[in-house]
Amino acid sequence: MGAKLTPQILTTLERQAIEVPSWAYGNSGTRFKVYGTPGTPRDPYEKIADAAQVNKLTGLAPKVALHYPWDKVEDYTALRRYANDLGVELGTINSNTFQDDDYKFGALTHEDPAVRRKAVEHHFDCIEVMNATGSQDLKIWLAEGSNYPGQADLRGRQDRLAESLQQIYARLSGEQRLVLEYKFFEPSFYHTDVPDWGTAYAQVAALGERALVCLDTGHHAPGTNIEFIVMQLQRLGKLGSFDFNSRFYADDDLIVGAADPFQLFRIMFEVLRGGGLEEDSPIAFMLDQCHNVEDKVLGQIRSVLNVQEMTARALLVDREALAVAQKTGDVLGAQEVFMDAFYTDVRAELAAWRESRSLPADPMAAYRASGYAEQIAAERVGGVQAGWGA
Ligand code: PSV
Ligand code: MN
Repeated sequence: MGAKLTPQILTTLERQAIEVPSWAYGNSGTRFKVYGTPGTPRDPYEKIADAAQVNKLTGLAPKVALHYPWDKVEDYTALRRYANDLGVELGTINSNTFQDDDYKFGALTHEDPAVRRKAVEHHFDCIEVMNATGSQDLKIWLAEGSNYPGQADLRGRQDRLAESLQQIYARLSGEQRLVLEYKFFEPSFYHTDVPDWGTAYAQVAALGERALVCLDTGHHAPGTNIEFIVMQLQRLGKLGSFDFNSRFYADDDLIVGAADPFQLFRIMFEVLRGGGLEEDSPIAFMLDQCHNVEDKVLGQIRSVLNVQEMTARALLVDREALAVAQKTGDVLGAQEVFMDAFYTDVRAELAAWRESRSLPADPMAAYRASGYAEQIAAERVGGVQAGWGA
């Protein structure tokens, strides 16, 4: 068998860039326990240093997303310079209106205009940070909703959300974008103010061109056909970004492609078909994960490699043969074309390709052999380890 990854496929793969989240490097856990780990970063600088390892060994992760105010520093220009010196850029700024007592009954949707104002101003602060970091995207995920039927005025909250988002959107510069992330439940259990892609779409469509939807793969009910949503948002020109992760039960934030590699393949196939990896594509790819029990840097390396592997397989789908089968009603023929690509193991070819680009053939092994984990465990003693929420 000859090479499966044609030069054309490799050109597309070369463009692939997956932003990593700063919070993946901090400690995390469940509501039962957060485990400390030797070497865990104690500040945003150390998180960026770890993220830079992922890019150095894979060539796939040139940006680091920040969470504000978890990643608050005195001088964002200095943080940006530090990141650049390590070969990465600062990416999406994630706002946070879910950790303040004032927000118990909502932030951008709150009944009280003073609370809404505070939440809007928090986003203005995020935009200031973006101006210093050079970030393109302001990502808004809202923990807003209610727990009991009758508790909240559903329509009123939707109207107030629209008004708050309008104020935030108006503050963005011409290059900056607002991406609104939906999630079907949690922390609220009865209703969530932005529960689905349709609501996110309706809200961003009312704002303007630079307002788009963020699709977090973990934020859907079990069995949801996510690739259909990918197709629809791309078709509408409103798919702004992905938060990749995988789930078994809820918003598990596990390693992307770990729970269901076939789902990741199907998603990447739709992304490609919609032009999502072409040069002018507006779609930003990000991980949104936590590594509660596994090594964090290795967890991130595994994640970006999983995305690359499933993208390579999706690129192998014989689109012409698929189109013929679809047009002629050849159900099983179409399925064969699709599954042939999914079942093709591309790992050896990707390893050889990496080597040809002066990257390690096996980034996981290279990280284990590098001594970096031992070095940070020895150096980062004392201080407070960063974690989800810090
Ligand atoms: C909470 O569900 C969440 O995981 C959202 O997906 C956000 O993207 C992330 O936190 C960071 O705020
Ligand atoms: Mn997310």
